[in-house]
Amino acid sequence: MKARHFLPFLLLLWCTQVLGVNVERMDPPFWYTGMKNHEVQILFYGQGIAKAEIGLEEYPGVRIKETAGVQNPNYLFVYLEVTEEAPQGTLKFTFKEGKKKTVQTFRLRERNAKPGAQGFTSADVLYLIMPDRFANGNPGNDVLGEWGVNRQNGGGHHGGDLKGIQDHLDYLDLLGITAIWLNPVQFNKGNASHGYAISDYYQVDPRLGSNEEYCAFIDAAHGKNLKVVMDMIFNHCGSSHWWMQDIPDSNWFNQNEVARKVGKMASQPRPQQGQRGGWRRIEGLQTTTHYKWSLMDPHAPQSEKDVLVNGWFSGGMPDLNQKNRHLATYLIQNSIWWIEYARIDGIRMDTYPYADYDFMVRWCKEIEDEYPDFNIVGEGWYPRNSAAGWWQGGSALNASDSHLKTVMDFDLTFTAKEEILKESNTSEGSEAGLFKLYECIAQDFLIPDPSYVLTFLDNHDIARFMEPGEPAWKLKQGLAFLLTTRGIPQIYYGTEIAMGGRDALRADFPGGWAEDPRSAFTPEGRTEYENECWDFASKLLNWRRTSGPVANGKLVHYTPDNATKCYVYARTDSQNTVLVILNGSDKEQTVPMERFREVTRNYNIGRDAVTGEVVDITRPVRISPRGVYVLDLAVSFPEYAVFDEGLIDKIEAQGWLAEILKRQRDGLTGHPEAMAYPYNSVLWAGELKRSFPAPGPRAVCLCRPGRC
Ligand SMILES: [Ca+2]
Ligand SMILES: [Ca+2]
Repeated sequence: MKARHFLPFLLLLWCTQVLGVNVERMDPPFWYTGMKNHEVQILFYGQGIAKAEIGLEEYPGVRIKETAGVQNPNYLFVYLEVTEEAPQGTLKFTFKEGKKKTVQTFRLRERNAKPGAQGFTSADVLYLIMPDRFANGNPGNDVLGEWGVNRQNGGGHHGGDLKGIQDHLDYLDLLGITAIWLNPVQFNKGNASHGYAISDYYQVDPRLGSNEEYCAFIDAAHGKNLKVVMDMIFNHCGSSHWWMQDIPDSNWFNQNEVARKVGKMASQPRPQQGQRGGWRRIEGLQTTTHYKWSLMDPHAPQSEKDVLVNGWFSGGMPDLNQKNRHLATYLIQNSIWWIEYARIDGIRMDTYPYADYDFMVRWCKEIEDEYPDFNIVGEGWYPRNSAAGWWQGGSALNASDSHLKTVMDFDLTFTAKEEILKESNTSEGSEAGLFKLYECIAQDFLIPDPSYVLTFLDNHDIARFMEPGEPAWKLKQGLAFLLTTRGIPQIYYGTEIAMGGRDALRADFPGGWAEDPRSAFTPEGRTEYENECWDFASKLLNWRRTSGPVANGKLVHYTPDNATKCYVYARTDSQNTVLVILNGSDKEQTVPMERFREVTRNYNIGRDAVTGEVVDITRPVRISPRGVYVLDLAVSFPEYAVFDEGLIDKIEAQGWLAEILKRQRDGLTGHPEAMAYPYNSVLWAGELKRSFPAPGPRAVCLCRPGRC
């Protein structure tokens, strides 16, 4: 060795001898006591760390179960057992190398007492925001290193952030949504603004805010009864992920050698990497075919199954191999850490079918074990709902239970976008319009629990539901359907003001930036057309918050017929019924109501949720061209109630109703309490509701006191 090479070598040796191990990174940064799962993995990263002898100073309830090195000596995975006895406090790890000893502390915190991990259900409406594109609440965080903002660049950063969203929580509350789903907030080094190229799983992108600001945003949302859903991606990370510069293991990635090349490229100055298509030209890279059907296709060759899961999304998206046990645990813990730390209520998992199936099962189960109310929605982009049925946990179609609670209904999305403008047609071979929506829903026999299906008109990946210049009725029908059919509805930001067309897919929300000429956050800043759409959306959303039948009720829908071109369905719970009528034609229609008696029962009026109009449903209902009715059904008895004699006998046979009935009857003779009972509580209480006939000719009159 020549002297000029020998000197630095000696220096390095000296440093190592004197300073010992330098822990450059520790994931997770801290953990919690009192978790159901007692095992905790800690990734320690530092030069040559695996060669050090690791110890843990005595700590009650905590011991090292296992230390595991991997191919790369700069990584050490330590598995702890943290039992119920472990108090909050600081663990002290020692790394010994010869005579040198390094101490690394690790905090054990008490469980987070803040509300959270609530899950989301069909009683919720999710509002999806691209955080970079909604509102810029802090121009001070816009620039990151060499990366600035350019609002003309569709792919780059525009400056939107968590503060901007937090500043508009009142707007979201007024609109009437109940949960916010943000595209990934995790750090994406570089200029990609979509969030799906994560460079650090434990850090919020500083352009959106700090980890603390993310927690503050969630606290503020919870303060307004708004839940927060976090977006995650375990199929791939970004090419700028910190571990790309020193890959942990020989099988950390699918196509690990390609990952090494990509890591090298990512460290090059900007012009040499990431140019459009540039990543695809990486030698030896096998990209995924996106043949997602091969997972469940009984006829699929193994080669297609393999390439779907092991192929990369693109050269800029190194494909993680979740079969590596250390990586698998790392990712699962990351989810649990965010739930506990930030108190998120749900997770939306990206590119679900592209990751290792067995790993995703384990991930769902471990989260469910720790947080039973939590909800996860997996993105499975399939144009047919049979796939959603296969993916949902408990499916009879799938030999292996996925444990995935919520699936996405892309079928409905594409159908709504394609069909709502067309005239409804039931004729065989010419089916179109609302009939196609009916057909989607009719196939729910494939889905174990259709109430846990995410429904949406659009999102950040697919075209917006509206196109510029399209009539407001299209949005009204789309939203009315979305918000009243089964499932968990999701609205994409800006759809409430009919943001439409290709340019609007990831456009900035008008008014989110101080320099914007107008603010669509206020009625004054919206056009007449936008206000018409917004008012409709807001009325319906706010009504939905209080509607039991739509939140949790049973759905009964009628095949749209060619006579009326209308799609009619009901949502019913033990108390109430909502009747929806959508006119799928450009003509006014008169809809005979006898056909719907099974759901309208003894109700005689419906009050429209948006306009308040009262509709007499004992007669054929007239509905305007492309009109919508969302009717809260009620019984209107301004003067008296009429019961069939046989019905009275039936009710009397039920002992639990006898007293109420008696008092109702006493009303005939002026009993003062007789009418204190709401009519519906008698008529629709319990199981009897299904067998009630319509009032017949032989009726008994039960009048309000003094009215008979
Ligand atoms: Ca900003
Ligand atoms: Ca994959």
